[in-house]
Amino acid sequence: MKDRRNFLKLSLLGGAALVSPTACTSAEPNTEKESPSTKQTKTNSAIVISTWYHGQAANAAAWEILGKKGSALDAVEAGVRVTESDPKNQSVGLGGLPDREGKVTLDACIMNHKNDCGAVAFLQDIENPISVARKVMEETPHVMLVGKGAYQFAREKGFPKKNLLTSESEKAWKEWLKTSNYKPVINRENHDTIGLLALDEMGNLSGACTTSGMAYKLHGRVGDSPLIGAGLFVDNEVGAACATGVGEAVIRIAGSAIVVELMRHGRTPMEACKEAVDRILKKHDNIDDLQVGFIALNKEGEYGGFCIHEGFNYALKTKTQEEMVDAKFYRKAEK
Ligand code: SD4
Repeated sequence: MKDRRNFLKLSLLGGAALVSPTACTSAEPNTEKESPSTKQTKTNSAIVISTWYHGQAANAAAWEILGKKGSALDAVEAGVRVTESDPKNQSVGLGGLPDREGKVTLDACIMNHKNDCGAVAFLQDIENPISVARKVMEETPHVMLVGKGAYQFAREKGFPKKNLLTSESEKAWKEWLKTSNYKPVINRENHDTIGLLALDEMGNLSGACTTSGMAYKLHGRVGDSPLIGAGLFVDNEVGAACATGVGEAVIRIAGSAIVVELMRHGRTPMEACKEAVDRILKKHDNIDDLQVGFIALNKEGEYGGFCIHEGFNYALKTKTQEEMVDAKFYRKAEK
């Protein structure tokens, strides 16, 4: 992830004019990076896509299952667990950057091809919130548990208690305390949720999304990632979508549900993601510090992504392909 550090200096490219509604709708997305390979053909073959570079390791774990004709649901859970358990990743699970009180609080959700879903939010001291979310989905009549209740449930289900604050993240937090300036930085480690979407050989879709949320957030803050319809949405008749970036902006437009609805109405995954980004642009006067990215996968195995600021990418894996794809973007970065 280091290679994303400090590489973004945003070009104003006309500044405010670009964020007017007219400019948004007429802005031509960058197209040279996503090749025609974004159109997989309908071959009943499995595919997995996931956000950011850490998606590569997650996809590999998901593929262990998908490649053996396993279910998309098992694949998405196994995939994001890898990221959650990676202490070097400071935006998800173990090692996540804490809130301003020094607490690592985690949000996650999972959804399958039957519209079953489960979520946990503001969960502490449990390494793999995605697996707790799956248990909420499968073993309770509810969709979401939060805070102490989620923790109690996890412990009852046998999840061990674990201190998730690594010394590196504690050090970063103590450094942050010197200024206590809450300012999400675009495309940096303080907001790099993993969202992972999979289509299995049976033609079923599932998705998972998990994060430690925005670094140094207010204690108790929950973003889009555990919210079904915001951070993640799956409709097996149509497709699946997930989001990364500033969760407040995603929640305001019910982002992932909107992307899926747009696909239902005929948009390609990339077009649907772009239109969702357009909606966000219309609701914000200033996007200088606002990054949001969506990725989407439809029933035919077509995929795409779109973000506000250049620099968001996602990992793709199929039987024959394994690559990072630079998402199309609204505003170009100054290199
Ligand atoms: C949140 N959406 O908590 C998450 C953070 C994130 O890339 O996705 N960062 O708002």
